[in-house]
Amino acid sequence: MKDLIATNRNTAILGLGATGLSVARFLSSIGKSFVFADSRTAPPRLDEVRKSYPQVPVVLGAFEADLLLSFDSVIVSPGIALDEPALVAAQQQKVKLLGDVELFLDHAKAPVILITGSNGKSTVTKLVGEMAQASGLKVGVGGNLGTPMLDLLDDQNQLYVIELSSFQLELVTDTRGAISTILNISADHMDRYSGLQQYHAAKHRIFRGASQVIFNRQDALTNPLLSVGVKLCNFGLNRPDLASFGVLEEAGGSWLAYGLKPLIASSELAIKGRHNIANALAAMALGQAAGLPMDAMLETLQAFKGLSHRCEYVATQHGVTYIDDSKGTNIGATVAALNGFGDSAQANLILIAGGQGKGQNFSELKAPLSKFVKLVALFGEDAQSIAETLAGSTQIETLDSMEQAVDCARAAAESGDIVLLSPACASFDMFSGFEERGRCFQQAVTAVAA
Ligand code: UMA
Ligand code: ADP
Repeated sequence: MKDLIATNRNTAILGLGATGLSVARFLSSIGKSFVFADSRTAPPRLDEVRKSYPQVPVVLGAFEADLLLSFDSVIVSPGIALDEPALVAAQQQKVKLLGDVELFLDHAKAPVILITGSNGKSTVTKLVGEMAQASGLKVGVGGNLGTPMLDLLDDQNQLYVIELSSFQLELVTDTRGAISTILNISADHMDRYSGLQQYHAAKHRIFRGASQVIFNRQDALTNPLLSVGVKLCNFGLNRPDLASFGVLEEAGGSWLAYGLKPLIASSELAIKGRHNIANALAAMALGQAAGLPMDAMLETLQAFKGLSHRCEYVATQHGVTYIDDSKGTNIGATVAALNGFGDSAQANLILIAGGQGKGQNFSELKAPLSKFVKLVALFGEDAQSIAETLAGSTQIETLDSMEQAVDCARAAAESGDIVLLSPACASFDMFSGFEERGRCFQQAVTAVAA
């Protein structure tokens, strides 16, 4: 470590993942030197890093305060918790801790839309991106969604649409005039935060220095705490006020509307479910704030079919429909899916769930399970403890694998039922991520001939 300090480099990049590598590319492009550090001894992308940056020192193993104190600034990947003792010590000694968001906002030359929330971020980000494209704009779309935001920087871009997680927001101090929204807040990542209040505080950083704020009027936790001098707009699934987005129930059905003006019938949206109506309204509010023409936004809503693994239709076999909601990684998302597909008259759902519970309170699932679900097939790291919490709500089976869970669901399903994978849990105990888990479900379903 002494050698490293002697090199006198003044920026450290913590984390050799997607974010860390995008920061490295960015710093290289502006001619700034840096070193890498990762608290794992063998991070998965180490070879790639050594090959791309043969001259750059890489420090592996637990972060040490001594090391961090030798830098002017430390750029922290979102997966690294800021309460790591070495990071706390660095911050106390006035070492500047930054995330990729601050670097991005400093260098983005076009208007920026920032989107957070517990659920619906990726759907709304992609939707607004497509609306901007349909409006003829050159737009950069990414962030937590996948492409790190620094990789999107391009002086030709006319707009950026960025999804932000609570992790990415923890170090944000000023969004420099962004158009910002929180879509909804329900407990998530409770293994990282001391409680909902700390998670809420991280999310609300998205409103710092925003020029326009869009919030969900049916979710008080999304309301900005300070809104002096900021243009506000809101959305909700109820009747809108004059200058807000909502739903009008009229003789001809239900309409997404701005004030008194119906804009598009709910039935015309290509994405389905009540939660997706909320997402569509939020996207329109964001698009309007960025000056996108309404025609282009409405055309996009008719065409946009949604992202994979979010309430995605897989197959119908013997009258049973299979739905892949593998991205349902918290209770809020799973409740939205149960409400969207459930029929309380028949308890028509079979739910496949489980994985890493992230410290959530699973008793919140009991009421929708009793109402809509005839069987829950649980598997994964926390299956047993979730089963104990849910006992008494409906029939529960614990199993060892996705294949077993699908077999169990298939055996219990009758024509007209829906088998829904919506785990309410993270997937990393058994899969590389929600995509692999969703693919595994789809394979197990389609392996059996319809
Ligand atoms: N690492 C450490 N110490 C730690 C934790 C991680 O050294 O305590 C190292 C790992 O060894 C690894 C690197 O950091 O080498 C990984 O960094 P990271 O965990 O910050 O992940 P990235 O690859 O940089 O990806 C991140 C987001 N991941 C997380 O926030 C955990 C990605 O979101 C995002 O797409 C990407 O940046 C680009 O912006 C993923 C995610 O799961 C999809 N997000 C969570 C969510 O959506 O719920 C927040
Ligand atoms: P995020 O990026 O916030 O995880 P996604 O758009 O990827 O959001 O959707 C994640 C999960 O949340 C999916 O299971 C999806 O069906 C569900 N979901 C999407 N929008 C909402 C919403 N507005 N409210 C509740 N759940 C939602």
